[in-house]
Amino acid sequence: MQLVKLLLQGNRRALARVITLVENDEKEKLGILQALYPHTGNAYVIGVTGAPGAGKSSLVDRLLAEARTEGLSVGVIAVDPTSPFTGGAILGDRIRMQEHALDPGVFIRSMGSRGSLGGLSRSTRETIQVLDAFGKDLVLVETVGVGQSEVDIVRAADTTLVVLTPAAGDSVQTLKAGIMEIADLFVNNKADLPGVERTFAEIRAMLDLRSEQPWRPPVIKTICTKGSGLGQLWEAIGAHRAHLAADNRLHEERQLRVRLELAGEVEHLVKSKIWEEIRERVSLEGLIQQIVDRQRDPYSVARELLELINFPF
Ligand SMILES: Nc1nc2c(ncn2[C@@H]2O[C@H](COP(=O)(O)OP(=O)(O)OP(=O)(O)O)[C@@H](O)[C@H]2O)c(=O)[nH]1
Ligand SMILES: [Mg+2]
Repeated sequence: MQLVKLLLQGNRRALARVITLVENDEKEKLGILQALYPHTGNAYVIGVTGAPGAGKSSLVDRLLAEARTEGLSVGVIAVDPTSPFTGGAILGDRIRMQEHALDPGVFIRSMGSRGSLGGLSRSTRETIQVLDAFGKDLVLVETVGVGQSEVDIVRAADTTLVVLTPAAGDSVQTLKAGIMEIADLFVNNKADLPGVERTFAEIRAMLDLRSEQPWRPPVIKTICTKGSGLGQLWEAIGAHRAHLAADNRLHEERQLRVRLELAGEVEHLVKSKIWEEIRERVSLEGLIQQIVDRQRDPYSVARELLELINFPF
């Protein structure tokens, strides 16, 4: 496969094309991902999540700069589930990260929800693997922390940063429980704004309520617009990475991730196959209308559909 060969040689255009194939779920995708898989497992993945406007892109931009200072090559994925555009035109991000975009050690990609038939979290995970195989040392993934698919995306990260700000409606209580649990580090951004001490205290109080865990997420104040607190944050990320590396934790985490990935792949295959078979035999529209009209019920119809395709259960 010429495209895979080019990508592994470090060809950026091949990289961009492969990511587009992955995002659009093209039929070549499977073969490409299979060929790339042996070359993955080297990139360190940092997930950045938080409410809209919390400063995630500004943070990613700053982290990129820290990573580049250390000579690390970096891939950035900005996931925008609300964006109707493919290959996502998040204009603000584009403008801010333009400086980095010219840097050959940096590859930036935005992903919208269109075209990702297998779901956004699936195509994001696959894109992480592509960037990993390409040879990126670090992959930064920005997601808006609102839904389950974002939580799933963040699960693909080695270190997860949750960004909170003093802004109204962005308090600890309003965050989804799942997101609080996956945070390895809390970034208390916009520390130049009033109310930052309260947010800081709220996060710490929430952490105090938790049972003792091997890693207590640090809370770091940052002002991304000025770059303050970034050195401290970078160090804290390094400390978390060292924590994972100790006692075989990273290995265990990655085993768990592969277990989830494998289960996800099996479920995906089963699901798509079942629907394909069902759609070949019946049109759902009539049945749906009958259920809406209360002539039928969803419970028996679901079972009937599976009997129709001889599904063993
Ligand atoms: N005052 C202040 N403003 C900040 C800080 N960090 C980011 N901002 C501003 O907050 C706004 C949103 O920043 P972004 O980095 O785009 O936030 P985001 O979380 O990526 O936003 P979405 O991707 O739209 O969810 C911008 O106007 C930034 O300039 C900060 O530390 N202090
Ligand atoms: Mg953003």
